[in-house]
Amino acid sequence: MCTVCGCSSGPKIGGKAHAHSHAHAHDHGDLTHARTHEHSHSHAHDHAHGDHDHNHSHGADHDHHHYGQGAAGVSVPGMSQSRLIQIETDILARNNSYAASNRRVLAALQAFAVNLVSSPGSGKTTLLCKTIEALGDQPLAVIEGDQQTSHDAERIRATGARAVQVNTGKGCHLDGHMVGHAMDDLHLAPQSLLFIENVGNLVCPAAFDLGEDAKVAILSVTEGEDKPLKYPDMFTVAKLAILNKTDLAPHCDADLDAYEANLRRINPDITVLRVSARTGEGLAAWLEWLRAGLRVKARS
Ligand SMILES: Nc1nc2c(ncn2[C@@H]2O[C@H](COP(=O)(O)OP(=O)(O)OP(=O)(O)O)[C@@H](O)[C@H]2O)c(=O)[nH]1
Ligand SMILES: [Mg+2]
Repeated sequence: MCTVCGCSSGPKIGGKAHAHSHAHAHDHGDLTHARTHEHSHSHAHDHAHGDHDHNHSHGADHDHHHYGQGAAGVSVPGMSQSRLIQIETDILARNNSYAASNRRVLAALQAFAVNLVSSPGSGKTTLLCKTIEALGDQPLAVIEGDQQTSHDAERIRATGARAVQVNTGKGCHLDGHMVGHAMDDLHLAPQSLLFIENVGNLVCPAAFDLGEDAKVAILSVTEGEDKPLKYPDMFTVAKLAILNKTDLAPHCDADLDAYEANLRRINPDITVLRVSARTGEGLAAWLEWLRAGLRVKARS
């Protein structure tokens, strides 16, 4: 479950214990086997109906315009705000311990890991393929997160790079545990770049630390200048925003300065790079940003 949005295999209402389980298949590419890791977390649910925030009736005496405005920042029918906070705290605490362990592994290797987050189709995989080609013999590997298919891992492998596909099924984000398993499979070389392409989703991946050094938000110029304002969490946690598909800007009246201004309203410290993964415009600055990250890890 993702309590950030209450989506996926959300909590069962009505006093039953619920099991949270996610299965993720790792596609090992040229290895001949595929393995499935399955684990389940159980959270006891002593859910009393008196625990509800309000007696629910669809009469005109209450309004629903304040979903997500409570202390938990999310509304799930039948669950109190305090219960939601407790569940989310448990999930994130568990995630954070996996993320911390990933971070220790990356630090020991002096590897620099970026978590690419965006809405579907902003150009993450296209940018990665171009980046890998441009980086030449730099040691690197890729973890690809998608609900289904191994299309993106296959696109990455076509460049010659190593990639592990993680399918999240109904899950809407990668978590620290999934990434830890994928890192085990990848056997990263020292001073590698690790690219983690998250599930295309501008909301939930913001909440999950994977142990990465930086979240990089990709925003394509066709998505609308207001997106940083409408989906602020992602742009708040990102260190870098890539404004991609600049080649399309003249065709869709995109105002690149307005995109940047809105990004900075949400996150004054964010670095913004204008890039076209299609034409290669702006790619050099992105490559330099990655190399600078590697240099910092090598010194630490
Ligand atoms: N014109 C233009 N098209 C681009 C650019 N970058 C990506 N695309 C196109 O955008 C579409 C989506 O690109 P992907 O790289 O698959 O996007 P993604 O973010 O990896 O998508 P998901 O993994 O499904 O979330 C493809 O048709 C790409 O060719 C760009 O800079 N300019
Ligand atoms: Mg992709």
